Amino acid sequence: MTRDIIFVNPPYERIAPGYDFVRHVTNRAPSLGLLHLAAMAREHGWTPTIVESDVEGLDEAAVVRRIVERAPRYVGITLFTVGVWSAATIARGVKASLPGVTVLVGGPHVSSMGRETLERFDCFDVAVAGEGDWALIELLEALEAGADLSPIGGVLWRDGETVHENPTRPIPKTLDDLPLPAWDLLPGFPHAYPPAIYDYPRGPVATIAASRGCPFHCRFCDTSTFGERLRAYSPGRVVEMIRHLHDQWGVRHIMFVDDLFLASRTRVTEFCERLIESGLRVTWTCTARVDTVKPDVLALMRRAGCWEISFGLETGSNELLIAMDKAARVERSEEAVRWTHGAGIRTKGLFMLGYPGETPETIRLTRDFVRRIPMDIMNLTKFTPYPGSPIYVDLYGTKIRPDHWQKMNGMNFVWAPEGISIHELDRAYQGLLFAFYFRPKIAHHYIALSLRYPAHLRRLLRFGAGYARAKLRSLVSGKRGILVQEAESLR
Ligand code: B12
Ligand code: SF4
Repeated sequence: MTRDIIFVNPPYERIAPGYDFVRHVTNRAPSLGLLHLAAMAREHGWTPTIVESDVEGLDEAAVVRRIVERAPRYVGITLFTVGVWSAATIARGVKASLPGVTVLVGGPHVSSMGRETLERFDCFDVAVAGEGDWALIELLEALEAGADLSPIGGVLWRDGETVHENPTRPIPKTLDDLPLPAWDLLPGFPHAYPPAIYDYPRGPVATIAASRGCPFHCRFCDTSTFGERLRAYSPGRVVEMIRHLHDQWGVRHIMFVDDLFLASRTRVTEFCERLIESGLRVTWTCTARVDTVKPDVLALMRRAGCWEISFGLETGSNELLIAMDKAARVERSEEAVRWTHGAGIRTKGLFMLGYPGETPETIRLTRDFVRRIPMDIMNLTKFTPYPGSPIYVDLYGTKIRPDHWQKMNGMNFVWAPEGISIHELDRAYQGLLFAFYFRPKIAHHYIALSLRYPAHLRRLLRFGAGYARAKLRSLVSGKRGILVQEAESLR
C-alpha cells in the first residue's frame, strides 16, 4: 500500500485584484521548506507530491480537485500568515470528499501562532511548530501506528476540544545530515521559478538556505521558526548542492535565502574559496547585515561569483533604526553599500515604510538616503506586524487579528503610526519609489542591464503588455483606472 503524502504551498493574495500582470516581474521562489520535507519523507519510505499553487495557476478549488484525485492519506500545508485562510478553504474542501485524510500544517505562521491556529480552524488536525524535517517523520510514524503524539517535540495536536502543545524539540547542530531538497518533485523546476526581475543575471535560478537561525531580535522580524541559534551546512556541502543544481538542472544562478549568510567570516571565506576551486560558473545573491561586510571579504565574494547583496537598510532615520532594535546606524549602512558597490557587487536595499514612529520627517530622511547611496535596487515593503515578531506583541498583544491575516503580504498597510493616515502612507510609498527609480542614472543602469540580459527585457515587455490590457479593460468597462481600484480594495 502506498504511503502517499501531498505537500501544498497554498495560493495567497500576492497580487492585488486586477493586477495579475505583476506576476511577470515578481519573485516566484518555491517553498524550500516543502522541498526539504518531501526529501525527508521520501527517504523514510513515503511517496510525496508537491503542489505549488500559484506557480501552477491553481486556485483553492483546483488544489482540492488535485488532492482528491490522488486521495492521499496525509496532506501537509505550509502556512505563512497571509495564506492561512486559503489553506483552511483547501483543508475543508479536501475533508468534505476524503473524510479520512489527516491535514498537517507547519511553517512560519504555525511556529508563532500554532495554538490559536488549531483552535480557530478545526480543519487542521496536527501542527508542527519550528523546524519540521525530523518532527514530520516521527509524527507520520506515530500517526500510522495510532501512537500517542505527546512525546513528539514541536507538535501541537487536538484531543477533543483541547489543543495540546508539546515542548519544543532539541535543535540539530548541523544541517549536513539533511537530504538534498527534492527539486525533482517540483513542478516546472527550474524554469517556472524565477526571482524578481533584474534580481539575477541569467536563469535558471534555484534557492538554497545554507544556514538557519538568527541571534538578533529586530523588532519587526519573525524568527520563530528557526530561533536564535545559527546552524549551517558545511561549505563543502553547499558547493556540492550547487554542483548538483548546475549539472543536473542547468541552474546558473543561486539565491541564498539565509537570514544571515555572512554571519561567519571563516565559513564565507571557505565557501568562496571552494566555489572558485570547483570551477563552477554560477552567479549568486545573498542577504547580509550591513555590520558584517568588509572590503576584503567583498572582493573575495565577487571573485566567487557574487552578483548582488540584499541589505536590510530599512530607513534613512537613525531614530527609527534604534526603535527597530537594529544594531547598525545609517552611516554604517551607507559605508556598507559604498564598499559593496566598490567591489563590483550590486546592492539591493530592503526598506520598510510605516514603522511605529514614522513621520513626514523620517520619510524625508529615507528619501534623501536612497538618492544619496550607490544602490541598484530599492525594495520597499509596507510595514506589517507579522505574528512572531516582537512588534506584533507590542501593537496587538496576543490578540488575534484574523481580519488582517489575508492582507499580510507586505503590500498592504494594515496599521498606521500616530498622526499619519494609511492614505498618506500610500502616497509616500509611491513617492519614495518614484524618487529612487525616476532618475537618469537609474534609467541608464536598467537600460544597460536589459541589453546585456535580454530575458529581463522580455519579462518587462510582458508586464507592460499586461498592464496595457488591464488598463484598457478597466476603461472599456466604465470603471475607474486599476490603480484606483487597488487602493479601494485594501480598505
Ligand atoms: C525565501 C523566503 C521567501 C520566498 C519564498 C517563500 C516560500 N514560499 O518559502 C519569497 C520571496 C517568495 C517570499 C515571499 C514572502 N515572504 Co518570505 N521569506 C523567505 C525566507 C527569507 C526564507 C524561507 C525559507 O526558505 N526558509 C528555509 C525553509 C527550509 O524553511 P521553511 O520554509 O520555514 O520550512 C521549515 C519549517 O517552517 C517547517 N514547515 C514549513 N511548512 C511546513 C508544513 C508542514 C506540514 C510541516 C510539518 C512543517 C512545515 O519545516 C520546514 C523545514 O524545516 C523567510 C525567513 C526565514 N528565515 O525563514 C521569509 C519569511 C518566511 N517570509 C515572510 C513573509 C512575510 C513573506 C511575504 C508574506 C511578504 C514579504 N514581505 O516578502 C511573502 C509572501 C509569502 C508566501 N506565501 O510565499 C515572513 C513570514 C512571517 C509570517 N508570519 O508570515 C518570514 C519569516 C520573514 C520574516 N522574518 O519575517 N519569502
Ligand atoms: S531582520 Fe535579519 S538580522 Fe534582524 S532578526 Fe530578522 S533575520 Fe535577524
